[in-house]
Amino acid sequence: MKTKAEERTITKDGQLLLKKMEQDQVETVWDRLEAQSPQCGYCEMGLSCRVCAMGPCRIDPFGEGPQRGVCGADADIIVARNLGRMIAAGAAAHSDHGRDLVEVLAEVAAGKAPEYSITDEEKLRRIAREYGVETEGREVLEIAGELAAAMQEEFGTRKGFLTMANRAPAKRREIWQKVGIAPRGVDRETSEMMHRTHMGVDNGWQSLLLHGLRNALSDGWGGSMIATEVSDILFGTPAPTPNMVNIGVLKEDEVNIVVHGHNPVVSEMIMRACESAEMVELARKKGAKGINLTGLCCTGNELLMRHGIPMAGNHLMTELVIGTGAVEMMIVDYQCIMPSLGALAPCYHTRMISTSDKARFPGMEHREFHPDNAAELARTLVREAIENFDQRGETYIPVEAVPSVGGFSVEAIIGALGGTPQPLIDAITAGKIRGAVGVVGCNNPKIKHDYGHVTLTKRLIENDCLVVDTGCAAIANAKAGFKVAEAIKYAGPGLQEVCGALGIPPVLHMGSCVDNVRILVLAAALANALQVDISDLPLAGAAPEWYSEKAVSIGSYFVASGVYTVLGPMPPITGSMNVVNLLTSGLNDVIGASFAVEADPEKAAVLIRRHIEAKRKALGLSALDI
Ligand code: BF8
Ligand code: SF4
Repeated sequence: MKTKAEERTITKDGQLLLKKMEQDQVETVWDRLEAQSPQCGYCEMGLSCRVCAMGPCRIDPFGEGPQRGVCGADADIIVARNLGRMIAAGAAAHSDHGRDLVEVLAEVAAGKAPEYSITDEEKLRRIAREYGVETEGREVLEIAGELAAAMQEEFGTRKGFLTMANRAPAKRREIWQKVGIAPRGVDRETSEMMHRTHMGVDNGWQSLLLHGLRNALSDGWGGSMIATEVSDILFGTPAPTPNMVNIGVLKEDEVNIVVHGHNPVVSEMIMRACESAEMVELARKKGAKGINLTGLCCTGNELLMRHGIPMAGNHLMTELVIGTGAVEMMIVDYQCIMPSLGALAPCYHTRMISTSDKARFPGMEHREFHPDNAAELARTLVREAIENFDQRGETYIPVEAVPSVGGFSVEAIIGALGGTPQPLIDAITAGKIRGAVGVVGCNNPKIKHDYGHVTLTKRLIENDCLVVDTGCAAIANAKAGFKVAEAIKYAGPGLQEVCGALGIPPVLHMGSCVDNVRILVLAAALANALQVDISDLPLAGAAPEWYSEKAVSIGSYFVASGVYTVLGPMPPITGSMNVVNLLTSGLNDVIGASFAVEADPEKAAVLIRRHIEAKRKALGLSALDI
């Protein structure tokens, strides 16, 4: 028997669309999860291994069957190796995204991507100086070319350590050096993880896990950080901008185009094409009132942060959006795009377009984007979407969109604080704000959609913890109405006073998943201002509904950077109590932070608040007993 829509998601738009799609007899991710249940217990515990052809092997968790794989690997080795490979895949995804942006930067510099340009010249110069590139009296494109080359070098191994890791407080960098996990090349750490986890290489579960942290750091302070900074240079550094969210952003009387994926290199060009007078005129000729561009997932976050483009939904809404029957075209790039979408779209009239040379999907038309053809191809696709408008059947857009504000880059937050982090530090010191928490990550159909994010965030802000969020968590919180100035009514008295005075919401949208690095940069700025380590600060991270390998890498670089991080869904590690214990407590002695796993967001809120108060106490600040 199917679970009810109300048990699958807390969102009104999700529930109504789920019911409609059931009537339409179209399956969704929730149906497929039920069809897959019960899922493999060995895999859930991380106890299966298919690294080599002597296997696949599995370890019997009850101690009755085999305790070693064919090669002799035990549960600890197999669990640690599997987790290591998850981190490597996540770090690779972020870093490859970062590399794509650096390539565009290089092509802009070389004059080969005429439709892209340097939007934030000040940031270009600032980052160039960080990389040791001379900026005085030089042309912008010359600087851009040299910066791109310096960044490209960081993907390999020619430098000692990653440049932007120097943004971390001195104490943190000392810990990394001491433990031997300071990140070297971006690709080097991922490649080394694949090497170590080959049969017969690293069979120390502790050394595997420590390299996992180094691999994650190469993402957080490397690949993802490069992705975010170069995106800002090319497309602008976000500043607070109002926007609308949920499925109600789709319009009955306009051509609806949805962008889904992660890379702004594609979505920015689609946006420009949608805004062109020629296209708007064409849409009118076709009987539409205009062209309505909306986003899904992280490329949606990129557009929302920089331009206030409306957001149709997060990961679990991506199928349901098509079920409205109102989408003329969905254009995807890569990551978190369910391969089900291509088969689903023909049930409606939606045209599905894949754009990346490295991401193909069954049932989608492949129209490949490259920096030199992007603007032209974007116009062609928008034209084709307009032509699809008259193929529309009945539509179902059952809710009104909710207002929200996004665009809180570190620069914008510091700007709102008057140019220095000091007012935030003062508010934390005075106890008006107890601490700050990054609520990040995905949706996962194993957790009621958005329930984890929204419940945790609500509890935190009502207890005077400032929340910053990214990715699908940020979309969940926006839909819940936490991101307008009036949302201070949900906050405790101290947070209400501070946010009220600054005119900001109690939950700050910091961007997409690569933008989790903005949280690292903010944490580092606070720690540096206080001359302490990040692990000394009353901060925490949470991924209440995570599903992806990228989220494993993010959680790991948060922890390795000194941020206590609470995961909702249990990672596949319970087959090894050694691994569980190291990650959830032993790491405290090694790097001053650890993971916790708590599926119930009410309990996760208590864990986080307790941690924040303990950190306050250690800093000599007022502390509550929780
Ligand atoms: O990078 S939060 S479901 S969309 S992985 Fe994916 Fe998770 Fe959403 Fe963005 Ni991030
Ligand atoms: Fe089995 Fe060892 Fe091969 Fe893994 S590496 S599949 S445990 S033989």
